[in-house]
Amino acid sequence: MNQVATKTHVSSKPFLDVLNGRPNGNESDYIPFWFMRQAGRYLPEYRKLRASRNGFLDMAFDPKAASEITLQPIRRFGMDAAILFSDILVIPHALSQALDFVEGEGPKLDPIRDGAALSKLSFSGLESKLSPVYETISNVTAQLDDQTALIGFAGSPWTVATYMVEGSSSRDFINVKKMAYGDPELFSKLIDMLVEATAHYLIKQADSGVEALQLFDSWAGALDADEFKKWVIGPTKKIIDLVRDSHPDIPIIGFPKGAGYNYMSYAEETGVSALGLDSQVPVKWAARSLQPLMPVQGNLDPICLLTGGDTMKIAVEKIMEELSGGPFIFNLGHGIHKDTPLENVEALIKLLRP
Ligand code: 1CP
Repeated sequence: MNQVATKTHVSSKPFLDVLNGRPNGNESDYIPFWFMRQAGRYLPEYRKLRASRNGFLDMAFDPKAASEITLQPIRRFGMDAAILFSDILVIPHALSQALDFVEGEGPKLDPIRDGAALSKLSFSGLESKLSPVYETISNVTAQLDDQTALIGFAGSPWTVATYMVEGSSSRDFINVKKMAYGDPELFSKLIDMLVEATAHYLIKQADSGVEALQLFDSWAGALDADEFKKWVIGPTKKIIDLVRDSHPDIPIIGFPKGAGYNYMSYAEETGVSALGLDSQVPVKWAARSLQPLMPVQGNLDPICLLTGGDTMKIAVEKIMEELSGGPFIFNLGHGIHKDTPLENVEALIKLLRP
């Protein structure tokens, strides 16, 4: 397959250069890009592989399949970074909460609603359940070219806890908020467990060869400012401090989706090295108030990519105009939609690499 984009004019890994505050090689106008959920169902080669397997977890825990899927979008599109193919819910699974991905319905877990259910979680299987992920990282690292970086990731405790308590995706987060507001002591126990498991998992990913980390806090927008401080900023900071104890220089991108004005305190207080912006963040505000603090990444609405044409072109130009003057990585504001036409992805890359 042809690589659409070429990186031959830059000296190292442009994605890491931006995160590390270095100018992008010789060309300050080289904007690195990757797309959240770039490995997945919009790709025919992914759908083909998935059809021959017993579901999502079977692929995610098979180092050969997971490496192949991680590399599929890179071979087709030449992004500046690959992201490990796994999921944020491998942590509850590794803590022995029953997890299933039901086709068309999303994740299903045995919900944790009280102390008795919480006490069944256990660290004893963590290492053996997660070890295939570390093998995937070694495989991918051996196959990537010297200008493409590998990103490891995990979910942030708040977002992972929403799935653990609700038992599935949620719109209103009633059960998890009821626990967080009504029994903060019990909820803290769950969050503390997630902090410990997640920090361990990220450290092992870095030991295995990932060069940057992203923390996905997809449901950070469900909390008001005080609760955001308690359940998003506090636990995120703890994880980052623990990771930095053993990997002081690894860049960590935080993605507190939907955080709105709380992006500011998140940037100032968690210790992240860069911010993933969702599509609702006004780029003018981001350029003025967030980008001076640290590199930013984002934030094309995935539905603009799905729509394509002039809608997409205008949206991309606006983002570039506002953010390309400072440290910037082009991305979407959330994961790529499964019905996105491949031609639109190709057209987007042509806009980024004319
Ligand atoms: O083929 C399939 O049916 C599985 C679909 C799928 C895929 C491709 C799931 C189930 N997870 C993934 C991979 C995945 N998930 C990756 C690696 C691939 C890549 O990015 O290229 C990553 C980083 C994630 C992260 C993830 N999983 C998040 C955070 C980002 C986000 O989208 O907000 C969340 C919330 C999940 C949970 C999850 N996993 C899968 C589903 C269907 C869901 C539920 C999403 C929801 O509640 O809306």
